Amino acid sequence: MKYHFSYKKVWLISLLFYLLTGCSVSDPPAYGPIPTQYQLDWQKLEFYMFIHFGPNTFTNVEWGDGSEDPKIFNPTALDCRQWAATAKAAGMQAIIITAKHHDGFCLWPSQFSTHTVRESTWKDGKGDVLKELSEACREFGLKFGVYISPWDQNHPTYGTPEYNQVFVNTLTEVLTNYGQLFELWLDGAMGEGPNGKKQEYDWDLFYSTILALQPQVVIFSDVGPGCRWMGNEIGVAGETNWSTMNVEGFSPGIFAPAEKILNEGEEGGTVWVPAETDVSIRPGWFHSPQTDNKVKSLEHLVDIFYTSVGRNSNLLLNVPPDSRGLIHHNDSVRLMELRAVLDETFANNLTKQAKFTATHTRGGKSSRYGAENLRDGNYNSFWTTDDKQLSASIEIDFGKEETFNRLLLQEYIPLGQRIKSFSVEYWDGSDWQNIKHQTTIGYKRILRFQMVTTKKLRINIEEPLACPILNTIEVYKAPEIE
Ligand code: FUL
Repeated sequence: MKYHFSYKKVWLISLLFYLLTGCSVSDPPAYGPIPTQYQLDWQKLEFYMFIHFGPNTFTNVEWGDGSEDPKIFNPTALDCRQWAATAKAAGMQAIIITAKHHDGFCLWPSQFSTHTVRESTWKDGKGDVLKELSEACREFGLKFGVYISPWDQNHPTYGTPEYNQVFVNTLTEVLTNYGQLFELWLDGAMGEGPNGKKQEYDWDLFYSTILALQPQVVIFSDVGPGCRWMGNEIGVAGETNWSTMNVEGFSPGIFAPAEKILNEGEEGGTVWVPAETDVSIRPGWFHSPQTDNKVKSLEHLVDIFYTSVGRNSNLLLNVPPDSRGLIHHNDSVRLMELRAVLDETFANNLTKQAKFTATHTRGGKSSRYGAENLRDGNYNSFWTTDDKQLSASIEIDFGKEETFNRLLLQEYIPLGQRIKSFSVEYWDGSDWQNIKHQTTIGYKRILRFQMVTTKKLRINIEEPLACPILNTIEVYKAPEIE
């Protein structure tokens, strides 16, 4: 038999192919505020180390008042490579250090202060902690960030308009001499200065100075603009956690939004300011010999991981070096235990070989937005529905019985955060049984539940703000450590 390819036939075949493959369909439009590329890169860091170090390490207090003799700063064995090696081995991706805490002491020889490492005993005043730590971070492939307290109890200009310029100069030094920073932490705690006066901060000037020097820096404060304080220091982000919030009329410190809002973000908020959870591995932020035996338990740290990274927040875990300038072995051992549990938990994703189907798929089942994208490990391939199709379910068929107690979901946030509630069910052989009903997902959501043995799992997304877009669904069996 002979085939005759007329123009008409070719045209029909092309049309059919076009409709079947869904080539005509494009990505959904972004919904609401979306992250910048820098915020997205920042979010993917997930877990990093906070270092509180300075005169308080030597005076055994949490808040020095700036009158400390700088000579007391004298670590006997300071080794920033040990800090970086510890962070790396713990699976952290960055380190943020208190370059200047509320006492005003600068861990680098600032030209704009007389209360610095230069005036200390350490290395005869020739040392520079920021230089040593930034180099160690580079060596170990970690990002480097800096905490700077605007509140300064030592500087003589504090409480006058002149201080704003001093602070800008201080920021400029830090942002020009130590390579690229990934985050700059502006602490919201504020009190009175040495002259009893309160400072009127020029936040806009601070932000514009920082971003003009290093546009990629994610600025942390109570209200961003890069990321926001999560509202408490115990490591518990909101079960509902939007990366969006309204910041109009607010500023860091006493004019910040209510802690509940910081904790949960705001549905429909006008800016993208994702949450960061800062919490200490010990009772205090600075090292104290009295807390050497009070390092948080493994169970507590694992819990914090789930209530931060597992709830759409990055985790900034404080591990304060002691007066030798070293991370104490009690903290290191605990960090390695934590790493071991996380590695064991997330080693074997049970959805890798599973079959994914969805009740709705943008452009039809065989389009490039199919549910199989949820297990391909590619951040930029996702499942989504047609613009008008809001609710939808995804079924995961393992093909055989699997036992698990963790579910990890990721929304494709480059197109906005959309999901406000969802439920998870398993198939008991004759019916669907409820596992969890939850609210937001965001960049990453990890649910913990009682061990379930089943062949099938179903996720129902209920009335999102716009068509749902998910890029990852993973299932794990975590070791029981409690
Ligand atoms: C707070 C500070 O007052 C604490 O000392 C600590 O630095 C914590 C991370 O932020 O606002």
